[in-house]
Amino acid sequence: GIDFELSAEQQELRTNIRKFVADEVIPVAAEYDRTMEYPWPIIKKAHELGYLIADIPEKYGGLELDMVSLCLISEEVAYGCSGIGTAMMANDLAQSPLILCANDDIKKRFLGRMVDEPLVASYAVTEPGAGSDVAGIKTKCEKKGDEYIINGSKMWITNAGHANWFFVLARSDPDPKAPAGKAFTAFAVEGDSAGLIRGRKEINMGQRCSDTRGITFEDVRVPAANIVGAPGEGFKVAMKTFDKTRPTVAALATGLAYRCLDVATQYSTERKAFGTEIYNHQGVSFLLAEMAINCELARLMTYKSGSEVDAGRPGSYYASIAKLFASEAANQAATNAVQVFGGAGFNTEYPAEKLMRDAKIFQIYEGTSQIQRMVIARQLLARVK
Ligand code: CO8
Ligand code: FAD
Repeated sequence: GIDFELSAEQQELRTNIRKFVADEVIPVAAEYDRTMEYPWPIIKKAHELGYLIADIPEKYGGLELDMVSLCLISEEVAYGCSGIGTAMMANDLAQSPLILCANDDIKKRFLGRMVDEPLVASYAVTEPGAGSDVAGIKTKCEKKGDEYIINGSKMWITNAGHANWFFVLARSDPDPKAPAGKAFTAFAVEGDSAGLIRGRKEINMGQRCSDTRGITFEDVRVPAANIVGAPGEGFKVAMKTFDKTRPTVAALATGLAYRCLDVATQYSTERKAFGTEIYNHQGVSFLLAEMAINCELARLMTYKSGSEVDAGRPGSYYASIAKLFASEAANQAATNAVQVFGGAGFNTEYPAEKLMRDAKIFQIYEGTSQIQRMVIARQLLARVK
């Protein structure tokens, strides 16, 4: 049969992280949103408690937790603040291509330090001219002796202002006809490399304490020993990564959706209109019921997509379904939460407007909702071919 129960270890993890979120994240979330400061104190505490190294293999000092556990961490932190959740989980995104595809030497050098110190890293693929179309990126690398010289620019890179190192995708074959699967090379690049210039912090609609920036590479020299995977295979490294990280992004969206449901349900039992709590008006309680349905389904699909990765099966199909559904659920839940709060929903003194601003990005980053549909549709086609 199917077991829908979390293991004893997963339940304990969830209990602990819920306490961390209640004590450390929820009380400060609104203030971080207002100041847009990077949440270093929380990052440090999360590192101390092991949440930032949960994905790193034990061999390199991490906890090597299963994917459902990573989703639990992601979901619970986003319940408290998805901006802080994004800052934290961007580490998993940067580390994942190394965990999946790098050699032992790179893993020791780049993952080992993440265990030793509370550092953050970035995954730098998107560019000013290409986001959805990864094969359209223009940053290039040229081999010179036992080094590569990287030139170009990246855009919208999470954690870029603070990253100790970057996962970087660059074009290694200048022939525009070269197939994507052979034309790109991926690197782990030191943050203090000469010629790596970090842009200003972008002011975004939501998740405002998360750090998003452009980066420029001007003749940045990277040792060939820092290639992640094989030369020429960087595109596939970048894609395999999404199969593992989209479930955790779905989990962030699920956490936000549940927060919307909880704050809206609570408010609806307190606010009165026409002589009764608004919950007693079916027009309100049905909104909440719709939110609950989507929250439950988003969570189920998220854990399923994580379990598929743990089972070692090709993950794109379920990862995209989970990422798409949870993102839509988060946006529906946030819009409904604002509606249930009425005028207070539109006001910064109440939680709903932040949730709505924070929710939108889930339909955009780690592949837009259109791109998830493309991935799902291509998998369907592959089955009948
Ligand atoms: N695994 C392995 N190989 C793959 C995969 C995969 N999942 N997908 C494709 N490939 C291979 C193909 O098999 C093919 O290889 P071959 O030629 O040998 O058959 C090769 O790669 C090329 O594949 P495609 O022809 O499918 O490539 P396309 O150019 O058509 O592009 C996509 C495919 C799916 C549209 C791709 O461009 C894509 O995923 N786009 C979306 C980009 C995206 O998601 N960007 C996100 C950036 S990161 C981010 O936003 C982080 C946000 C912060 C989050 C922080 C919290 C975690
Ligand atoms: P475009 O690709 O230009 O798309 C514009 C619109 O066209 C979208 O609606 C898209 O869905 C649609 N579209 C494009 N192609 C198609 C198609 N074939 N069919 C149908 N519709 C299509 N990137 C990183 O590499 N690392 C990060 O850490 C990172 N963090 C981010 C954080 C934030 C806050 C933001 C805003 C972005 C971040 N990104 C990051 C970039 C993000 O992944 C891209 O913005 C996203 O993939 C979309 O790319 P784009 O912005 O270039 O939009």
